[in-house]
Amino acid sequence: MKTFDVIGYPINLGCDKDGNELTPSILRRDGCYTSAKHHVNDLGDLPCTPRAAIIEEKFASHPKIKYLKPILTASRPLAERVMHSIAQQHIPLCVGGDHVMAFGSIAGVGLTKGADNFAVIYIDAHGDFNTEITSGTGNMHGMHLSYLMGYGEADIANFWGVSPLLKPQNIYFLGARALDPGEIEMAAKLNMYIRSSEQLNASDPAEVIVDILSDIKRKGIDHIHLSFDVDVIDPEYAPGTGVPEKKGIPPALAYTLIRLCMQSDLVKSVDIVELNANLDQGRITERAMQQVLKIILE
Ligand SMILES: [Mn+2]
Repeated sequence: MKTFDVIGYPINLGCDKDGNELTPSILRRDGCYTSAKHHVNDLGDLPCTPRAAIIEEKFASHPKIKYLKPILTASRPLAERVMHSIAQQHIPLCVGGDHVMAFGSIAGVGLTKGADNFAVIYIDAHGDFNTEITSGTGNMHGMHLSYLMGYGEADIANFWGVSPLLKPQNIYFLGARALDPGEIEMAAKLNMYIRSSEQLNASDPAEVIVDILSDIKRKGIDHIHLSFDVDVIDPEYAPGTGVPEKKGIPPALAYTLIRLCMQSDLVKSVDIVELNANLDQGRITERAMQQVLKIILE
């Protein structure tokens, strides 16, 4: 029996779009945080300033990163809550919000474990390792992994007092299909593990996950942080997300990947992000997220 701590994090500052902030309460209302098999503590939502309240602050704290200071401010209590959950041997289940949430959640894992002692399985259409130099949008939800890895502007990379908090060789990207030129360059330079949606659609998911898990175990790592962005799913089945990308994976494949990860018993912290109810159609993306939570908690 596992104990999950649900940490709602209704942030929408990383994507500069409204809608993600609704997700924690929607999923709570849908009854997603119940499990027949595991303990689930719903710790409620952490405070996140809504974008609509501070639009005039967009570039006030950084010329190239929107809402940088409010994002940094909001990330600290999340990291602390994640650290607290892990210290109690609970599994923090962080519910965004947009993916900038991971700047705090992964930092919490890194500060607890140390960069060499955990892996991230990052299921997402995007790479999220732009920097303030390579980002085309200034949206921080596409940059946080760079800072966690110690790249980009030093002040941000050093925000947590320890850098790097995450090793590029310990991240496994699944479903990426929209890397920006700066990310492609960095991925090649750092020899990062990336399996695109096209590659996944042509592979046996069990083989993919077995290979990743054996690599992780070979490194002596016993903590996997699973970070799931619903935009990995093809927009035909999951339109309710801020930055949809064509040629994704079908929902069933996303569920299988998550189930295989969870069955390893190495997943000890989780993000689920980027459901935007304002952009959803017939609540189909919401239902996909319900299914994802069901699999995580089964
Ligand atoms: Mn994404």
